[in-house]
Amino acid sequence: MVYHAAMNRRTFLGALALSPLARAAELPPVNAARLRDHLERLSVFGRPAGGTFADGVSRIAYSDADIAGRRYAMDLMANAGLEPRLDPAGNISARRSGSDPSLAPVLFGSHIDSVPNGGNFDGDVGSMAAIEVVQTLNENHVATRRPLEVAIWSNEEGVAFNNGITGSRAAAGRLDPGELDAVWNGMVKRDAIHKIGGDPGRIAQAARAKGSFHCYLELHIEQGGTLEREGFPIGVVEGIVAIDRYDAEIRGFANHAGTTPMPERRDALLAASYLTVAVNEIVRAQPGRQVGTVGQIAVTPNAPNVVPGRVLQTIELRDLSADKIKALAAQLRDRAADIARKTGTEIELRQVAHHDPALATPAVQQTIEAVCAKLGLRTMRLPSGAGHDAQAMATLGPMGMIFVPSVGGISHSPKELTRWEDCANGATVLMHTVLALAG
Ligand code: HGY
Ligand code: MN
Ligand code: MN
Repeated sequence: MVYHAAMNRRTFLGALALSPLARAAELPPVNAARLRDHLERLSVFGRPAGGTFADGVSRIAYSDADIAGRRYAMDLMANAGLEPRLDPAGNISARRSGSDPSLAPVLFGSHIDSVPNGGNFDGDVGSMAAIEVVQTLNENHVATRRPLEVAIWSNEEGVAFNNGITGSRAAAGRLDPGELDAVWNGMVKRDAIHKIGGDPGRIAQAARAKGSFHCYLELHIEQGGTLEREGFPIGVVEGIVAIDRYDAEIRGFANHAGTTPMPERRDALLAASYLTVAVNEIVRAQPGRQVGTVGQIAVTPNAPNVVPGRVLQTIELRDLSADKIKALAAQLRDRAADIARKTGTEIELRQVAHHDPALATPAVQQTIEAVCAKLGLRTMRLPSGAGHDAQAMATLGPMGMIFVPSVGGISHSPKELTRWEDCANGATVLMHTVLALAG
């Protein structure tokens, strides 16, 4: 039974009542100790030299650490009786057979690449939990009607090439024109994809058809502080923000820091500083949850006694409304023109990424809530200020996300922490939601 928007909610939910959902209490929870062990072992790949788990991880997509982490994840999949394969975008996926192979699978997973000096839970919890779900179903000899498919998407963070959810966008057929020719850190994107085992020449074949899965589910840490503050163990995601990313290039004139009079300077870093303040002022000037960040900056020649001649910085805007961030960007362009005039520099804003917002599918949200009710776990609905592979998958079919609390709301930091009990709860909710949807 494939969920169609036209299908009324009662039909879709009614079928669930006869499904394994009703047997939720019988199946034991996932093996929490094994899930923790897998997360701890995964954390080694990209850990700072001489560090510990608490020092977080730098497992940037396409790096050697990423390759080693992917290898480990594929070994875990094999231990769970799966046969992992790579698609041309370097996404890892593996299927568990269902009793009716003609049915579209329930697809679930996440990512394991990280930001620099990131945490050991972002993406990792959903990826390791997906494998743990399969292992627990195997150990309890649970068959499903639909096949199950586990996915670990490549380059979700988009630190590499400043454009995220790369693998899942390739699966959604939504790579940007010329994206594979992008250059970052001296690497061309197509070569980076090749390095992790992808086949950029056949990238179009990574695209999946609409309806090629019954539903996509992703367990993820909240990366914000709402669940912890409000005291809920499980979050049911309402929607995922739109994300626009820009490269800002500011061209001034490098000159001697001692002999160049202040009025004659064309100081690229001064202009970049004004632009950074402008991002903050424009985003905060109106009510709402929009956010804007300048997260990366490179100064040339970056010497203490040279007036900076060139700056490259990133600008990122996010909100549930794509129109709102488009309007913010228009204001930013106006401000950039003023700053350029005032500082005698040239400022070029190049949009390098646009990710549409994605709303979760109501029937899937209700399924997650029904599962949590059976398991005695309270839930609350909330938006995601973080981007996720689920927003790419939502362009192909029904989508739902399960959040677990982030301690202190901290993420993208070695201080990122989700309690082991919450990781296990999230994985058990994922398992029963998969069962409820797989029949
Ligand atoms: O940047 C994000 O929102 C996500 O953590 N990749
Ligand atoms: Mn993530
Ligand atoms: Mn992240």
